[in-house]
Amino acid sequence: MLRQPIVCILGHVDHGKTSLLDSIRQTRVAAREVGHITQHIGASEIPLDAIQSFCKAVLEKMPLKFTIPGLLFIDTPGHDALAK
Ligand SMILES: Nc1nc2c(ncn2[C@@H]2O[C@H](COP(=O)(O)OP(=O)(O)OP(=O)(O)O)[C@@H](O)[C@H]2O)c(=O)[nH]1
Ligand SMILES: [Mg+2]
Repeated sequence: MLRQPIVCILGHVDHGKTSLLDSIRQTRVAAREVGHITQHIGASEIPLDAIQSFCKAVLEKMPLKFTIPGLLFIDTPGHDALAK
């Protein structure tokens, strides 16, 4: 059985990692974070239909057949204070 490929979101502080995931998940996690700073590593399982819906414009031009159940996103903190 195929499992979700894991996508790890890495980047400098305040570069929009959590906002990008909010856009994909249709959530507002970044807005609830103190100072807009992610405090810990988080995981989000996004089902294939949500990915296909988010990527609709691209997939219309490039029809692909998927066999994975979705993607597992790992959000990480970018602040130096959380590096240790
Ligand atoms: N101009 C602009 N601002 C953005 C964009 N994406 C996010 N922001 C803003 O940048 C700030 C930080 O966004 P986050 O998504 O919390 O950034 P982050 O990389 O997750 O930050 P850390 O988790 O603290 O490392 C917020 O005020 C967002 O509104 C973007 O594409 N353009
Ligand atoms: Mg973040």
